[in-house]
Amino acid sequence: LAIESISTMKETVERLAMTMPVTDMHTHLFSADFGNLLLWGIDELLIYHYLISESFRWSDDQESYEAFWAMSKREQADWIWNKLFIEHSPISEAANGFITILHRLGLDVSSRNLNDYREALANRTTAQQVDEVLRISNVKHVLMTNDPFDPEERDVWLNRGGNKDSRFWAALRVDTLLNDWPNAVVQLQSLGYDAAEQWTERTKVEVRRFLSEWIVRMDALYLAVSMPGDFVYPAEDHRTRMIDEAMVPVCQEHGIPFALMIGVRRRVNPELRLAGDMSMDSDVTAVEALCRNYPTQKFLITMLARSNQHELTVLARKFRNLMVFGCWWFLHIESMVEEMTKFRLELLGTSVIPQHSDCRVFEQLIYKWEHSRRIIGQVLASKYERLYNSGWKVTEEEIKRDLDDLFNRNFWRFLGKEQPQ
Ligand code: RAT
Ligand code: ZN
Repeated sequence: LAIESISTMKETVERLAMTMPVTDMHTHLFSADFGNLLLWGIDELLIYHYLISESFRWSDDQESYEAFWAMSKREQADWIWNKLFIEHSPISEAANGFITILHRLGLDVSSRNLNDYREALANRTTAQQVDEVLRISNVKHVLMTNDPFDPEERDVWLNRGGNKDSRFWAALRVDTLLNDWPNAVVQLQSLGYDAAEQWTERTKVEVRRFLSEWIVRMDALYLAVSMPGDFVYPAEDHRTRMIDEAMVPVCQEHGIPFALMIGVRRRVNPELRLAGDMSMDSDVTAVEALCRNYPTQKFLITMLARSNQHELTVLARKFRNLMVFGCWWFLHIESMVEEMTKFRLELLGTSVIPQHSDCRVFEQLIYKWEHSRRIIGQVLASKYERLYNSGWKVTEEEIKRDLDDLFNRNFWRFLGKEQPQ
């Protein structure tokens, strides 16, 4: 039944956008099977690296970086809380996000009493909190970031049964192989693969064996890497050989996409550690060449520089094996999500994955999705409104279909998989 008024249409879009279950196709979260790798709770939320770099803006030479890193987590959290929430207002996306989380968890935001918040969560088990957060955020499927070179994580996969929670899915992360090859060789050797720094036939075979074995072990849905902005493809270099001769062949063999997140400049301020990374312009022609060279290989692509977004979106019009996803990291802010979602829908219709969360701490699912759902819903409603004014009225079923494509089905369809129940 067509919706007969603009206000009902808007209300329907908003309701569905805010409540529809979503697939979060890139996070740094884990299921409870991974023990301490799963971060959650008040202190972890406050020491999120986005908030660390924001807090340092309010410090000076009197407060050294080392002194911060020497503190306990709880002390760090107190320090950040004071700087970003007490001495100043929590205006930034990440600071505002913390408040959204408190609010949705039913805590008294107006009390501004950090210890009360800590206490309120103190008696929860990890499993309870996972259930509660997935319920509040309506996130149905969570993609993890899985690195076999991390000893703690590897132990879970090899000796503790891996992931047993059907709401969580693996993605095999391959940054070390592409971006730090000498270190990767050492790691491969220690895991029993006969790899050498020189790119020999034997090394290729062994890298492919490593990738295949881990894809199978994890049931990885895709291969993933984050690349610096100066990534060039094709080139006479290690990355091109690794992609052409190991990674793409293995992805093809297993029928999985290759996700590239392009445009990071790591550690521009090493003192900030994980919080010290920056964005940089990238060359979209690298993605173009990949898509053209491998028409049957699927590529999930996101870029970090605002300046690359339009060109990348145009490129997706040219290649059906290219799926643009998410507003990544520094773009995951209200204004950028709105701008990017608008021109993506204008150029691609609903054939895009508008958002992923990139959460590192479990409760962040609550704010990242709530903030994004609202904007995506508003942008979609404005497009229906234009159609409405020309006499094209959508039905509730059509709105559901379109949102489901954006939030779930585009991802699962791109994988060539049925969306799991
Ligand atoms: O968004 C982030 O938390 C970044 O630190 C990165 O992890 C980035 O998302 C990545 O996956 O490399
Ligand atoms: Zn990430």
